[in-house]
Amino acid sequence: MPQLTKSAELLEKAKKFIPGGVNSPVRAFKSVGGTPIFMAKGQGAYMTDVDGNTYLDYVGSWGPFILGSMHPRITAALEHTLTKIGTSFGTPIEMEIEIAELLTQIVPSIEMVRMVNSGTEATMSAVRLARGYTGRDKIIKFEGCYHGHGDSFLIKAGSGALTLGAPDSPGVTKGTANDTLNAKYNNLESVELLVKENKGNVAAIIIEPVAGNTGVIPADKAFLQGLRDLCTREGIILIFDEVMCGFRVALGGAQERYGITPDLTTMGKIIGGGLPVGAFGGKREIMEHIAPLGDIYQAGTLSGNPLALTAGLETLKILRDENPYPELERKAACLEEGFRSNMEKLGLNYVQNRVGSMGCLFFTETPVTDYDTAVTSNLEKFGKYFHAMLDQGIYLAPSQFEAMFTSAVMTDEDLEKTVKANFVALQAAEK
Ligand code: KE4
Repeated sequence: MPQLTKSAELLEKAKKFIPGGVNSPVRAFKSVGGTPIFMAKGQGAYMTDVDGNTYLDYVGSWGPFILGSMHPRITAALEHTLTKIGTSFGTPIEMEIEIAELLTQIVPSIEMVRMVNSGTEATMSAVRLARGYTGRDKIIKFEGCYHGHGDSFLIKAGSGALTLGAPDSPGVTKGTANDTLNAKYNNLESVELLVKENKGNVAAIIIEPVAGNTGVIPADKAFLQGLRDLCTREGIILIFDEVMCGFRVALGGAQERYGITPDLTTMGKIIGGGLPVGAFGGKREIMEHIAPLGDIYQAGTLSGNPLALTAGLETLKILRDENPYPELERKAACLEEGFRSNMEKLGLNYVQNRVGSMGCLFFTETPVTDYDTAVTSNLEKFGKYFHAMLDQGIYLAPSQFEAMFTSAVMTDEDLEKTVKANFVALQAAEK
């Protein structure tokens, strides 16, 4: 059990000035209990907390750290920008062209792109663009998927909203909620029915092509192809929200892995390499409607910020040039096999879902293919498992409805340590 004296003290002080003592709800340990841990340093695959405890990090800043934290090339690039270029201008800079061009080369569907500062900004902007372009009001999302905290998305949302039991947030107006329709993941009929009931009034279907906010749920390829065909037939904009799975499950994201082309893609996390960056992009004929070229407004004081773009650019170049994906696949598969073997020894049969280096161990024996099956997980068991892993120096997301991210800097020794800890933690979860 890590000694958490300083974290506990800091939490009490933080609660005086910050709601719940955290700047994002999922960090609060609310669904697993215990004290959120204040970290003091990150290095590679590890984090050290304010009490000096060190953890192998499977959260990776909630996805960005596919290359681990403080990667030497990224740190050096940031130092150069910080000392030789500047931190912000509020003017165009050449780096913006570089990352935009790189994204059109990496992500199959992107012809034009706008940089923003978070995944939420990206998804909010993409939905506004789809509504403005089509002149339609409704959007279809999927139960359990999370697209940031924009009003239109906080209806049966995943991630922190689901974790805290507030999938429909107060403060979202009835008018807004009425324009958001929820379908069932991996269930094309549920989408077709909504489209039929709202004929000619659905602007967009937005989906996580690999769901990572209900735990990890892969979409069936046929389901995604069905969405693509339906959107083409009905003139609906298909938005792939690749904020989490983008650059994670393949360099070109889920759309490369599955070979399905969306009309718009939203991005975040890895694209900022740990600094605040988001982006949305897609077909030129759609993107050209964004101000100042078009009349659909979207803006941001720090969009295209040199520091943030430096980290994102360096990250994307390393991913493109070093191709860590085969090794990431091997490492994540090694964990999955180790966990499976442990469960066999213990007579357990819990479900594991994984796509590339994002995976999830669900405390249910029901195959998890959508929200309804994800919520059959035993949250009490997950909480015990989470803390037993933490006690052994393995830092997982403090929620059953999040992803476990394997990073390229994890060694085979790290993986062996994790599999050993999993065996102990599975036993603890059953007590
Ligand atoms: P941000 O606004 O948090 O940068 O991105 C929102 C977002 C959009 N789309 C997807 C698919 C996402 O996963 C996210 C954010 N993911 C959560 C983790 N599940 C962020 C963690 C948090 O809320 O602190």
